[in-house]
Amino acid sequence: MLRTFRGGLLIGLAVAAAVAAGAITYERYDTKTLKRTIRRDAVLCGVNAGLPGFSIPDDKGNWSGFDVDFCRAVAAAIFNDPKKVKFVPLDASERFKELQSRKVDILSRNTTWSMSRETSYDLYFPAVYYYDGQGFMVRNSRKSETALELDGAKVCVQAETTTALNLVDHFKTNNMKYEEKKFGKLDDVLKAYDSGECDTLTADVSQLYALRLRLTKPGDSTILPDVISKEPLAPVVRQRDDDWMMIVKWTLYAMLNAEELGISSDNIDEALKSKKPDVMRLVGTEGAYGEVLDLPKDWAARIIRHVGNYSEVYERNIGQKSKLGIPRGLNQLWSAGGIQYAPPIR
Ligand SMILES: N[C@@H](CCC(=O)N[C@@H](CS)C(=O)NCC(=O)O)C(=O)O
Repeated sequence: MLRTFRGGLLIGLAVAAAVAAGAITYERYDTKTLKRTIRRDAVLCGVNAGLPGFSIPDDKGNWSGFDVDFCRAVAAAIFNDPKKVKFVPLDASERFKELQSRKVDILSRNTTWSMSRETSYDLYFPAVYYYDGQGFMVRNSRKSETALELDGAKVCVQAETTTALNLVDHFKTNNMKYEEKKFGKLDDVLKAYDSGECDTLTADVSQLYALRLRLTKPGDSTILPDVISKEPLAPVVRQRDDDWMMIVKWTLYAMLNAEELGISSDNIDEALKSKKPDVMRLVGTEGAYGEVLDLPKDWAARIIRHVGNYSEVYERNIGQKSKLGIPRGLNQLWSAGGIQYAPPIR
């Protein structure tokens, strides 16, 4: 006991000394994100500046998309109002530093969870909201059927992404040559491919679907079936604010559990009258699951009412009836052949 106390005291003194010496900034120990969010009356959400289906503003500045809806769901849980979000467009290269420096409190920007991103930037990826993988888009005229037929190709890619790193691995592993055309800005990647400067464009498969819509002739390009990497896309928060991290994590799990239990924005009022124990725990008519998150009892019901369950968000933005038309694939619930699996609320 005494040893533990002494140990704790020593660690405390060491942290204080490091803070005083400027080695550690106070931000690293910031635990007030929820308080500041409530005071500001809005969630600060870092998004991609223009990726159809995921996050894109219309000409009036209204944002829509899968990544956008996730932040709206967090706002619904906190404020009972999905509109209380301020969207901040961020580049691929600046996104982690902007989160670290508190310009945003959630990054919801087609971002891959990787070990070095958590460790180098003191960040945390609470849960995977979209299982993706990297692929290639080619012009139909090239007649390539797989990513193994790209020997000697000119490849367009965006810098500061996991995509650029996997590209090197793929060609090396398969003993193929390529010419890399790397750009800092997505618009330049797209322009270079569209003008024929590159034979192929590589990105996360979900992004290829989105980017294809922005080509002069979308029908002239195909997305090859190969997936060369794991890209678990997840929201990102700062480390050491566990309360905030829990809200972000359980927002996603509430949406997945709602889908699993058949609760949607259409039937939420009936669900609030349900006597089924697992439904009651989710919608807050039994237990104190909201309170432990520092939120009201009906936190999950608010998310479902205002934004929808996981399937509603998926289908509306990127599913088969949307412009992107991406099949659910890996992002089906575990009970329907996919790997989306939320821990239970209990
Ligand atoms: N998931 C990958 C790629 C994410 C990424 O930033 N992709 C680029 C290429 S499509 C993008 O969205 N760029 C948009 C921009 O920088 O505005 C990662 O986290 O590194």
